[in-house]
Amino acid sequence: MTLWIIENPTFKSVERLALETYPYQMDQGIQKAYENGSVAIFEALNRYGYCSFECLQYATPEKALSFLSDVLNERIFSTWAALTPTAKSDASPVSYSGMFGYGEFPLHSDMANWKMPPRYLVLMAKRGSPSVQTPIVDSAWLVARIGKTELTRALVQPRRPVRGMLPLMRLLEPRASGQSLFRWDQTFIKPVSPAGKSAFDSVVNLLEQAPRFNFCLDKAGSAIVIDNWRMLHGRGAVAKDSKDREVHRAYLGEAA
Ligand SMILES: O=C(O)CCC(=O)C(=O)O
Ligand SMILES: [Fe+2]
Repeated sequence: MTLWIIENPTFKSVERLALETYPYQMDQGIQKAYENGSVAIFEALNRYGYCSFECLQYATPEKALSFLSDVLNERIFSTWAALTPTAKSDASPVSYSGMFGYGEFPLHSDMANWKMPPRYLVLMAKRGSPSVQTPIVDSAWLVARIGKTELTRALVQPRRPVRGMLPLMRLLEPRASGQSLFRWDQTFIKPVSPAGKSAFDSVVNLLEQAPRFNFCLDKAGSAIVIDNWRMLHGRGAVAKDSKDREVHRAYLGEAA
């Protein structure tokens, strides 16, 4: 049986999950743990935009992902891919490593240059590092200061074509069921209208002061699910002793 601990620092509660037996052969205790864990993740994501957890046995990441996919009711867009710190010279010039190398990655949403970025991003440490931070910022803080209208009017475009296209997009886009999508990535999107430029600059200026939650994928099994339509994330600088850090990343939800 694979035991998980779902733990949200802001929640102050710890839920134990038994995943291996789901959905079959559940005794009542396991069923309860599963339900509690599902609720904990769902509520934490709704309230805080992220949920950290720990996979005690990093043996079944596939199960972990299909569990999250069930709980969040989103399909797996892409399964685990390994990320390791890479020197600028060894990486594609149009990737974060190519631009920032072992340095800090700026706050961003993943695939902000796509018309529809995936809803959730999951990071799980295979080899953790206590000295590399994963800062997270809630876009609600920015929206409250800059204004919904200004951000919704702000037209942006990918800096380079994505599948041959340079679509016009908005920093804040209303989506079905009252959900909205906030996209941010200074390195992959650019403003294309006066309103776009003004809102873009406001985000750049305010981001410095935005309250951050600093998570740390510090040991094998440390993991976090992030609402990629709401939260921005980054990566702290990687010191010499952390170059063997290995984080796996997966996405949930449609993306296009
Ligand atoms: O290495 C990490 O912790 C995350 C990196 C990241 O955010 C990215 O490559 O988009
Ligand atoms: Fe990212």
